[in-house]
Amino acid sequence: MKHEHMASRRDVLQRVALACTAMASPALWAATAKRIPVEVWKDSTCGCCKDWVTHMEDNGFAVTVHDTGNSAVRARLGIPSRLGSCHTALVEGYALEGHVPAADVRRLLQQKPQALGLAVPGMPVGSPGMDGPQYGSRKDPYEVLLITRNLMTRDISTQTFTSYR
Ligand SMILES: [Cu+2]
Repeated sequence: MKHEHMASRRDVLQRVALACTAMASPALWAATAKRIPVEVWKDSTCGCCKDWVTHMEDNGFAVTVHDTGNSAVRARLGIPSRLGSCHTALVEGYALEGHVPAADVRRLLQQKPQALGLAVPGMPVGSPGMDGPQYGSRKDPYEVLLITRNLMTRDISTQTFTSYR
């Protein structure tokens, strides 16, 4: 019994040490931490979608890609097309529309608000995946929106989750 207790304590210490090492380097962090699965629906020809997938993978998400386009999935998830972008994703029951930064996805998963998910409508230059060399260092202001649905009326509303400017 006592021995078991010591072993589990050592496990905990090892895990803490691992977490500390991981925090020092994003790449190491991604390799050691448990990857959060994300499913993405996009067009096979969408380059900026691919770049967003890479951004998510670089930040510790395990991405499964479906090259089926995203309009049907977006509609099924209840996201209005006025909030639409080039790809739609699903993570732990939340919808992600467009070029949502990984940091916002992490905050969403930590805070777990009662919401449909997050959206970055359109394709703002400077957002993750829209920040390649072809855009130079251009960064347009944009907002990450939290999408909520009224349970009674089913009406969709949005509020600013993060403002990038
Ligand atoms: Cu895009």
